[in-house]
Amino acid sequence: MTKAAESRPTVARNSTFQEHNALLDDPEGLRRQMAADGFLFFRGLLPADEIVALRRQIVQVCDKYGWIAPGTELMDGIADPSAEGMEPFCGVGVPPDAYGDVQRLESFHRLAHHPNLVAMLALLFDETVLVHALKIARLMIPAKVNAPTPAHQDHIFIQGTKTVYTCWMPLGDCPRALGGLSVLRGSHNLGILPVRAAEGAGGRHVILNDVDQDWVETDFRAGDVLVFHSLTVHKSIPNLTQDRIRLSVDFRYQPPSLPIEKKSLIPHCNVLPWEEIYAGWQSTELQYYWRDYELDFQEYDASLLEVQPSKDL
Ligand SMILES: O=C(O)CCC(=O)C(=O)O
Repeated sequence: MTKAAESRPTVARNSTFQEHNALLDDPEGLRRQMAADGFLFFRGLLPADEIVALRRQIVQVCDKYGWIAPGTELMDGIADPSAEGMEPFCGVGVPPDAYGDVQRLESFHRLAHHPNLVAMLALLFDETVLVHALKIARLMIPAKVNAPTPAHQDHIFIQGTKTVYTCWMPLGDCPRALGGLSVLRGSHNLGILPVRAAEGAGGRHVILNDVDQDWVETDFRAGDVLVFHSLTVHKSIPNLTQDRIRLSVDFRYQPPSLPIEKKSLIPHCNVLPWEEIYAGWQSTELQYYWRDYELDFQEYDASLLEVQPSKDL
């Protein structure tokens, strides 16, 4: 890319999600909508009380590490600005010991398998749904060290088939000021985009010169779900609050008949081995469930994460 190309103006605007709940009764319409925009947005797809219950468990983890401001209501998730030991790792907002405590929560893993999510994805795939074992929680404490997630495509990290969909959902109401997720309409049709190094989760920012940019976002409520294709460009909106922790989860799904990269079946960032994650669980139903599938493994391609040489920017 030349300097001249870089200096060409790009058009960027912001739109608000339309609700796609009615398409749950129209599978072909649902697939058409995803094919057109690269994302779907469902208001209240999950019961808010289940989301709130998981939120409670995760803010308790924050409290255990001393990150909740004294004298505040736990469920408000208000961080103590003077608290220490928050050096985040792996784009999840908190250090490995706290993240390990979240990964141990059976309810966190179970949420990814919620029948409302799996039924929606089964309509989208018109096939069986494989829930990736790797499941991510983000405890985005508004500290300088927690930069917003840069605009990126999940495929370069997840790999395997491109027919992987992410479900992103906040654990509680998440107005724009708290920093929800924004997706770039139609960007799943741009192919794999070049990247530059960036701050924030993943450490890669797509290069979007000359792309007409329609960023779509909303004030999320507990129970809302955003679903997007592995090539759909997305980013987090900056958390403009001084002290509110943005809690969210992101889970991934694909048809089991398509190739998968083995990292999708290990604990996120290898924070703990499965045996330790499963140690306190009540049920074995969702332990090692992917072993029931005959999966087609695809090698990881590190070149997808290579940054553009700066002379080309
Ligand atoms: O929640 C975030 O900040 C990032 C989420 C994300 O990039 C994803 O779900 O793929």
